[in-house]
Amino acid sequence: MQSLFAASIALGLMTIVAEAHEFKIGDLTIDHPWSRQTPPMAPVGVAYLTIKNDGAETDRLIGGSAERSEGFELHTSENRDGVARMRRLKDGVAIGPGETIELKPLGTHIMLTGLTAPIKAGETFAGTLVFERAGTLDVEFAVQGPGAPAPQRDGHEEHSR
Ligand SMILES: [Cu+2]
Repeated sequence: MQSLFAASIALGLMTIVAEAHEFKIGDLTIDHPWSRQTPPMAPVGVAYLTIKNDGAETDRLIGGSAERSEGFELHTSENRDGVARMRRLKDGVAIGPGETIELKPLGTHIMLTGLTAPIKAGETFAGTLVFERAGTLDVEFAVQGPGAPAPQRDGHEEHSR
């Protein structure tokens, strides 16, 4: 009985740790960096996260790296005449003082180009995020299943060539 109780506590703690999954550097808090399972042979993957800026100055996510890819690009999705298109953010992603920016499907996202291995649900992979002011931060991306919301397949294929 006691060991069952202990086990349930341990499971509870693990859940909390998984949910927390956050990283801090300077005034920035990065919550839940995640990626999505890719089909075999996919040339690109995507990654998302939330950035909160508790500082008094604007910072910018300007780049990074991932264990699974040669390239790391910041993109935004635009819907023009019902067609989703991707655009590279050359100046990065600004996070103003007190602001929280969410990179998410159908919005601003990280594009992992030149995948060196398929990304599989349930695993994690290491990466870095580079901020203009705060510097370089090591993070772990948690990989989720291939489910909804679906990536903008046409847009990604278009700019992955
Ligand atoms: Cu993209």
